[in-house]
Amino acid sequence: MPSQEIYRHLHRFPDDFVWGVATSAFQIEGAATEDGKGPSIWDTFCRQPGAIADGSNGDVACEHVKRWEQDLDLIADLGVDAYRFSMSWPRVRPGGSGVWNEKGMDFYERLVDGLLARGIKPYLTLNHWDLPEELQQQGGWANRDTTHRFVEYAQGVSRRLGDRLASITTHNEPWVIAVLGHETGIFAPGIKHRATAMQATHHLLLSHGMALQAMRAEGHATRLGIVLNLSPMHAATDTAEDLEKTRLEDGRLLRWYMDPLFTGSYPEDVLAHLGADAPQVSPGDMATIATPMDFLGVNYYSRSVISAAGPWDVHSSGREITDMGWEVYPEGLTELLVRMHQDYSVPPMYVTENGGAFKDQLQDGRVHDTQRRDYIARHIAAVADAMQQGVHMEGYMVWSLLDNFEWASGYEKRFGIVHVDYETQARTLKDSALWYRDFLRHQKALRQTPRPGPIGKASSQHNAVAVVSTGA
Ligand code: IFM
Repeated sequence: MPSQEIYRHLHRFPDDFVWGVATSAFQIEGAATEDGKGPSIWDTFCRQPGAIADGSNGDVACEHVKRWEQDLDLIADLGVDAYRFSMSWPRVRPGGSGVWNEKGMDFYERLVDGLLARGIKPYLTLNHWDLPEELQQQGGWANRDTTHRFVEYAQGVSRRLGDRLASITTHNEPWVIAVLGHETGIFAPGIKHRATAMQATHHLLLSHGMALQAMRAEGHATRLGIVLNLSPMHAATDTAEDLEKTRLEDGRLLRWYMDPLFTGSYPEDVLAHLGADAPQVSPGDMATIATPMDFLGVNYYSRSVISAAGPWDVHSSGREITDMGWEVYPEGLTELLVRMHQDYSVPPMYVTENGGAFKDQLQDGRVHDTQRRDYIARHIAAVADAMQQGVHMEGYMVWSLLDNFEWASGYEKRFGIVHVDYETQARTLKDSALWYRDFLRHQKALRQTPRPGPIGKASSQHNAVAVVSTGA
């Protein structure tokens, strides 16, 4: 099937389904020390020898602070409904407490107004990992006081921008902050101590609930939620050992977050496994964590296959593998969303991140990133499959708008649908971006036609929905 035809075989989504692209502050902004910005734990971590694969840092990144208008024009040109971005806490409050930095806040004010002027809904994340370094010096997320600093931050942002934001996410991927940042130590702040990680995770969840309550009290219509990185866990074999390890890993990645957020308790089996490393929980904490939210964001990249014998060989399934070494497994997204819908009383969900790193070649002004284009198309189809099974989905966002700083991998891995030349900062739409733009145009054209009705709505029974095929 010719590549440009792929989108025609995807379903008609509801008219109010939100299509977007996503980024985060540290990964694109640069301007690390400009206009009063304070250091974040990632600024510090990048300076540790060997911490980042290519020895790079976020000092310049995609120069988004300088080029934000051009980037907003790019976003508008794609025809998306929403832009998911994060605010750098140390840019707006350099030490994490004390004085606010007006120049930093002004930047986000201009960004939000610029989005609105272009008809794009701003989806803001408060914490996409770049905690102010000064708070880390006081214990960071392992220190309960940080929850109060986070509430002050959330409240300040909500007061200033809440009237214009479509949505505020408290934390992006608390599992990554806790486990990769505090247990394996491969991410900032680089701590390797499981009990500290589990205390950090509790404080992240607690601060989420506290911030929701504080922001709700501000009275804006902004929709509030959290974003989790989730994967279905599959046992490599059906031996008792593999099945048991799979249950535990599922407990640590998914149930450790979903249970407290939606049932108000940590999973018993994981608590028993953690023993003395389980977090200190004060009376009332669990009820606070379970504060109802308006949406849940799910970041999905791949499934996990668990083997008690050690790391599973990702090549053994024979499937395509991305440049991150992650298996391409779109049906895992359907499986995950259906499970969330069946096991928990979830609010409407978004796929807040989905995309792939592939080795791109910029040639004659084009990047023929067929693999990324197919990856995105197949995952959009997987979302449609979940919706057809009754899951309430409100949106889908591609990770990422731009090639950017991929944390411990530095700039070696490219996730963007827009290529960034880091020498010149030139932006070039890759074929995946051109495809996404076409796909969105096609979806919008379908809105003008009465039939077939969209999936996931009552009218879907009248649908003559095409079998999903990506031509991959
Ligand atoms: O780049 C990250 C993003 O910051 C958080 N979710 C996963 C992405 C790809 O690794």
